[in-house]
Amino acid sequence: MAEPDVRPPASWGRSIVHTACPLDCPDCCSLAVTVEGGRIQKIDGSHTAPSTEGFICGKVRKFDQRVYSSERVLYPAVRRGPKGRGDFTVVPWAEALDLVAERMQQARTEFGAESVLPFYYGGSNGLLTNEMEDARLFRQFGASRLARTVCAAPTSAAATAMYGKMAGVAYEDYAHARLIVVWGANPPASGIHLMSHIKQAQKKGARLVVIDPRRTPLARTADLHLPVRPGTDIGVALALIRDLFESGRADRAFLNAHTTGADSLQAAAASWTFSRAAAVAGIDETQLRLLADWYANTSPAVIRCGWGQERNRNGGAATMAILALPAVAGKFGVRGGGYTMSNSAAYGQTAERWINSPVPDTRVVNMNQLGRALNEYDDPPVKVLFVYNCNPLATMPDQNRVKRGLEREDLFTVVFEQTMTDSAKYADVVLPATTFLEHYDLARGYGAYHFHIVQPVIEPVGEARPNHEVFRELAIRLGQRAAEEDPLGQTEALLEVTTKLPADVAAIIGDGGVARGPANGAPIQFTDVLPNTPDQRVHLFPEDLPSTAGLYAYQPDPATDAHPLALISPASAHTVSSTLGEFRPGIARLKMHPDDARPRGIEDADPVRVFNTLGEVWCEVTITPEVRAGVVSLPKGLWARSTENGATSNALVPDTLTDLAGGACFNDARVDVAIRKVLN
Ligand SMILES: Nc1nc2c(c(=O)[nH]1)N[C@H]1C(S)=C(S)[C@@H](COP(=O)(O)OP(=O)(O)OC[C@H]3O[C@@H](n4cnc5c(=O)[nH]c(N)nc54)[C@H](O)[C@@H]3O)O[C@H]1N2
Ligand SMILES: Nc1nc2c(c(=O)[nH]1)N[C@H]1C(S)=C(S)[C@@H](COP(=O)(O)OP(=O)(O)OC[C@H]3O[C@@H](n4cnc5c(=O)[nH]c(N)nc54)[C@H](O)[C@@H]3O)O[C@H]1N2
Ligand code: SF4
Ligand SMILES: [Mo]
Repeated sequence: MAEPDVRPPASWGRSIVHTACPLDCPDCCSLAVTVEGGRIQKIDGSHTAPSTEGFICGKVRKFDQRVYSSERVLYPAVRRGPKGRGDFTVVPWAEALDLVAERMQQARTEFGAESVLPFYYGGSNGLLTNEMEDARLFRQFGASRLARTVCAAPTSAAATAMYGKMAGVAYEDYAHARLIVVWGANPPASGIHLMSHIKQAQKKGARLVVIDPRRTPLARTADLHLPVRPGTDIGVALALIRDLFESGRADRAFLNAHTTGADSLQAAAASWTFSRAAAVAGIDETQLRLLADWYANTSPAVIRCGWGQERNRNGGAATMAILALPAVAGKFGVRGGGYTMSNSAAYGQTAERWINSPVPDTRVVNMNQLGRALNEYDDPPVKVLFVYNCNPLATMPDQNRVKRGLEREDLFTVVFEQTMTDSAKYADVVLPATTFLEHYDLARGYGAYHFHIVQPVIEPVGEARPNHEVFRELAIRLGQRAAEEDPLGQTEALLEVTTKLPADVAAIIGDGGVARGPANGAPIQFTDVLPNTPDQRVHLFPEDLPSTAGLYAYQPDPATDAHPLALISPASAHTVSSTLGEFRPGIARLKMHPDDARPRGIEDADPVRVFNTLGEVWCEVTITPEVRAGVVSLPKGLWARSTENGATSNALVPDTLTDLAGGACFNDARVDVAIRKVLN
């Protein structure tokens, strides 16, 4: 393979290599990485992408720790101990790939190709590392297809049906807003480059409203914080909509010109009086009325809609009602007005353009029900599980069921990973993967408007290989590709993709730079961009959208007397999902309100059991009014090592699905908490 000239060989002196961060984070920062003697010395933000503003999060500043970690998977290896122990024998790449190909073929012969299940998600947002060679391989093989629903399934279904995923308000334009509503998002942790623009707006006198069960640091700086019970946003948003219609403050001209379904939406909202919504959400009615007045009377007003509100039984309905608000109130058409959801569709780039392989009509497995698939599916059973870009034991619902599945002796599990994750310990074969500092990729922001080239800054560590090389090697072994065609090197694979990019994007990216989204990355909604629906209208009541509960329906709280507390597990500043979770020190803390701790006799720092019928988590507790009463919180993405019994919040999360698109209900767990007696 030709040596890409951007990757300094070890003999080079000190240099700074420009690249980008493709982790599953909305910001897609541009990076300047200092390399000396072929080793990473420093990772920092650059100004190549304007919204990076030269700084990055603490996680990626320390990403070299992961690159050079003693837990890094350096060589292909096969299991020698019991599943879960992480005991492996190193083997050559060829032997490992031969074995994987043989087991895939054997499963196909004995049980049919659908007995092979590829399992992948959030390792990176790159277009080369996800749904490229892998998609070709598994499609042609005829494997079961994965419904990638663990994140953004309901929000995406809502945004697609209503707006065709129209591009949202740019981070930079938040500075122009007079009212900012941050709804189910926590940007100081999960998208830090929005923060300076929110602060700028606040300095200019804009009001900030935060709707979140937690009194986050951002909520503390807000003019209004509505600490809703998880899963009740639908009522709050519909109450605002009902009031807009009933008070004559709905923008009838906009509704007539640009929307369909306004009457049906109005009918769906009719029963949501302020008092009903406040009672259901457990918030103050006066404060809800105040928000209604602020939102109706202020322009530009922008809503940052996050993902916190989607991760429950009502997540689809809630997101639809939130996204309907700017249309009903007529907030579009001005800079700093409208909404931001995911901007991932703004570049018109989907991997489908490059895969060139038809989607087979094979079984679809909802990834949120991996435990079920592994333990219960029998037509055919899952015999080969191929995990990459994912750490399912840490990140999927119903962890104990997933674990039972991974323990199956008759399951052949491949884990293609950078580091020895909780999931990798259950592998029959582990394959070493490069990190984004060792391979090419194309990354796009889904918050900030950037589309970047990602390029290797060092040689692969150990024998790590990028995804597309490994999937091409497997395709040869499975007879899908001729050996002469392969293996294409990283540069060629990248070129294959970039030559198919629209000329403008390719030109900018060809310079090693960055492309912006529509209107140079600062579109005004309904001025520069219109809905990508067939009639370019907003569909406020998309009748054809399949909802298991009915559009805009509220399903009541699943709490029981035995398990009265709602457990949420939001993003933390220390990890991206479970990535970097290996470095979390100590035992995790459950956050609990004093009113919930007192009757249970729990004091700060006590060891506790958090439990329900699915499992239990042994951790410690922090008593704080930061979470509202009735809600407890554990960080998302913990590894087994962060609790005393190796179980994390997902051991308590049911594998029930959201009302739209089969999404995960991470914030819909109901639990109780008790002091744990520690035996010395
Ligand atoms: N540092 C860091 N950054 C990340 C990630 C990470 O793990 N760490 N993850 C990345 C990924 S994969 C994603 S999808 C995004 C997620 O980005 P966000 O949507 O910001 O993340 P969450 O933490 O899931 O949810 C946001 C907030 O919703 C609140 N919340 C929980 N339930 C409800 C509810 O029912 N209603 C309302 N209104 N609020 C609720 C939580 O308390 C939380 O503060 O962030 C990305 N960025
Ligand atoms: N309790 C709870 N659980 C949650 C959530 C929650 O809110 N609460 N949020 C969910 C959300 S929003 C998401 S997006 C999911 C994410 O869940 P996952 O998809 O499991 O994401 P990560 O935990 O980041 O794990 C990704 C893994 O991919 C590996 N990887 C990265 N790049 C590459 C590559 O190029 N090649 C290969 N082969 N491997 C690579 C990394 O080393 C990492 O171990 O987690 C979900 N889990
Ligand atoms: S994780 Fe997000 S904030 Fe951190 S460097 Fe990557 S894109 Fe930037
Ligand atoms: Mo996510």
